[in-house]
Amino acid sequence: MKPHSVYVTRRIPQAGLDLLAEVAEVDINPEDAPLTRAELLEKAAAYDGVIGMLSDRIDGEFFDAAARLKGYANYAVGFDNIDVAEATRRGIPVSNTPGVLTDATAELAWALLFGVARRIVETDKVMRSGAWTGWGPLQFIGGDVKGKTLGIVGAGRIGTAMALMSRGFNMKVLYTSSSGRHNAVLEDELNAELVTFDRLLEESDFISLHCPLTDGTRHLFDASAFARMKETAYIVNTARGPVIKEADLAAALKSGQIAGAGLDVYENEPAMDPGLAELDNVIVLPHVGSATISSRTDMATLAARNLTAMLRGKQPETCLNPELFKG
Ligand code: 8YV
Repeated sequence: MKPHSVYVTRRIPQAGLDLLAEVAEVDINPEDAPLTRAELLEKAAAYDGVIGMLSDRIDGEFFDAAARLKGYANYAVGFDNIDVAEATRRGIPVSNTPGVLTDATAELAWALLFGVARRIVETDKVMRSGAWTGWGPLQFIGGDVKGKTLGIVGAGRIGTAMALMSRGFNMKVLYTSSSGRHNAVLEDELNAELVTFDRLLEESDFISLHCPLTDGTRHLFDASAFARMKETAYIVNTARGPVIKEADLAAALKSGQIAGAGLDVYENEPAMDPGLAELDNVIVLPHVGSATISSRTDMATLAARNLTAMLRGKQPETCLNPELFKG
C-alpha cells in the first residue's frame, strides 16, 4: 500500500500517472467524460489528493466535502474554475500548470489568425463540396497580415509569446495591461506600446485575447467593444470564452461590423452560440490550445509533481496560494 491516495478526474498522459503511482494509489475516472457534480464531491471526500480539469468546479462546496484532502492540482494554467480564496481559508494548497503550454497556445492563436484572415476553413469546405468552379480574380479575398497592427489583450506568458511570433510579419504591436505594468520584453524586442483598451480596439487589425477570466474581464468584448473595432479587424480568442459576450460577437460578425473571428473557447462550453455555426467568417475549434503531445505530457508531469509535493506537505512548484507555506 502506498502512503497516499489520488483521484484523477479525466485520463491524462501516462507520464503523469506514472509519477503519481510512485507515491500514491491512483484511481482515474474510467469514462471519457467529466465527472458529475455528485461524483466529484464523492471523490473529494475519499482521496488525499485530486487532479482535476477546467470543467471541474473547485469551490467551497468541494472543499467542504474534502475532509482529508491535502491538495488539489489543476490540469490547466487557467484557474477560473477554482475558488482559490476558499482553498486558502481552509489551508488547502492548489496549483495550476503555467509555462508548459505557452508556445502551443500561442501557435494556435496564430493558426486561428491566419485561418480566419485567409478564409482557410471556409475555402476548404468549398473544395470538399465540389462547388469550386475554377480560379477567379475576385474569389475568396482575405485580409493581409504583414505590416498590420496586432493588439494583445493580456500580455502575460502566452500573450507575450504570441506577440513575439509576429516578428516575421513586421507588425506594429499594441498591448493592454490590467495592472498598468509595462512588458519590458515586448517593448525592447518589438517596440510594442502599452495602450488604453479604447486605443487597442480602435487601432488593431488583429486582436488576440490572452487575459485570464476574472470579474474585470468577463464580457470585456461586448457590442460596444465590437462597435469600436475596425470593420476590417479580426478577433482571436484562445483564453477563456466568457471574455467575449458570444451573442454580441455573432451579431457583429453577421452584420459585418468586424471582419472575422477565430475561437478556441466559448462562453458555455461545450455549447456555442447557435448564431456562430452558420457564419463563414468565424473559425470554431473545440478548446485545443494546449493539445500538443509535449504540452499535454508536460502538463501531466507538472500536475503530478505539484500534487506529490502537496501530499508531502511541501509547496508545489506552481502554487496558487503560496502564502500557505510562508512562515
Ligand atoms: C486545457 C487550458 O486544454 O490550461 C488551460 O487553461 O485552457 C487548456 O490548456 C484545459 O484547461 C485542460 O483542462
